[in-house]
Amino acid sequence: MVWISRVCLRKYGGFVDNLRLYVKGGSGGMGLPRLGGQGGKGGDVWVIAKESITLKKVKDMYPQKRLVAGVGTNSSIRALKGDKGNDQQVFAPTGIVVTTDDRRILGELNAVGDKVLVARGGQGGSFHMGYLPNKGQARHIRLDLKLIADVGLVGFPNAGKSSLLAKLSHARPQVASYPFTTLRPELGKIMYNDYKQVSVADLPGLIEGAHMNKGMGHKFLKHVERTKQLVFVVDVCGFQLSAKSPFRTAFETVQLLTKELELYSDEMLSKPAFLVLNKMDLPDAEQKLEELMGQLQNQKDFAHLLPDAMVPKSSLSFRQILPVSALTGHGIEDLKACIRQTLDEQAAAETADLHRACLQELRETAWPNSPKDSTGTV
Ligand SMILES: Nc1nc2c(ncn2[C@@H]2O[C@H](COP(=O)(O)OP(=O)(O)O)[C@@H](O)[C@H]2O)c(=O)[nH]1
Ligand SMILES: [Mg+2]
Repeated sequence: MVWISRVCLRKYGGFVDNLRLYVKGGSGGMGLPRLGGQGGKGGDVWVIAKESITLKKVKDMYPQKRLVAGVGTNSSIRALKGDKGNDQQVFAPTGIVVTTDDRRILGELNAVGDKVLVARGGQGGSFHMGYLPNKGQARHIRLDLKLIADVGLVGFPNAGKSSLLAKLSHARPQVASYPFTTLRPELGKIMYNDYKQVSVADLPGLIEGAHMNKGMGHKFLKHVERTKQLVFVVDVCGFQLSAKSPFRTAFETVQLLTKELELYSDEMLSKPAFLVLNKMDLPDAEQKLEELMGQLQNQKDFAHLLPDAMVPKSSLSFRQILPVSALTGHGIEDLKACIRQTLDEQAAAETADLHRACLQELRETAWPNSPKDSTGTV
């Protein structure tokens, strides 16, 4: 039996769950000593929660990752009190914690319209300041998506998510042979030999049509956004929601799960994902597995099995495909190892990104006018 298949590997990283930005309030305007005029205050930088935006979009919108508010105008004979500089606003999704580089919390965005002031503009020059203006506050901030867990289990009801969570961790989720047992994310922790802990969430029942808000719909999909990795849990022998709904083979289930996530947001599919084929202890599981592997390797040839609207635009490339049995524990150790390895890789990539950004800033501070190339070297 192929216990771990490495059929498709691809580079991930499209999903953004944190973002570091340089923010600077505008400088104040000059005062006018002769007439006692006061310069305008520099503009402030705000982070504001908005609907239908993701951190990835914010990142794409500001490739330089620099946000500087406008300077206050100088006091003049015509306008003794200078105007305030323009504020700079960055829109961000809800469910974000805004911190400084040293992790001091500046605020949270929990509802649309919530605002956090991240860099104050400088005061304009006035009598008390010898008519000289202050510079705006400048610093790095981080926008971090609040995560539910490192890993999210995604699958239709009855696939064995709760059973798998119990096997992976010390959680005691409710396991039942009828759908919709899990109504809210159930959390467990995988303990590794080196004491590292990884949290896993059994996410509430996804069903066909979730993107149209069927079942737990968007609530479910919002949970999926807040994990670093996805584990698709599929019953290798197929699934039927109820006597009235169509029977879905494992291949169709994989397609449908992919489609639901894709319809909600393309970005979701750029998270590292594993495909776990559960219930390998069942009598005809081996044969079903073979069939499925053939179909996954030639997805286009089998697209006709589903109505057009249910075929995902892009087929999901799983990091690994793991046949397991949550009942007997077969394949569980392999799954734990894969999860750990991928999380470690993600963490290393994030640290490397941060180091690169810090190095670049140091260079810019030391040699402000030196030319930059695309690799960030000067
Ligand atoms: N034979 C077999 N049954 C399983 C396995 N994993 C789960 N089940 C059964 O499948 C049913 C649904 O499991 P559950 O964990 O509640 O699925 P969930 O709805 O995805 O959380 C239960 O009756 C489990 O006992 C497995 O590996 N092998
Ligand atoms: Mg369950």
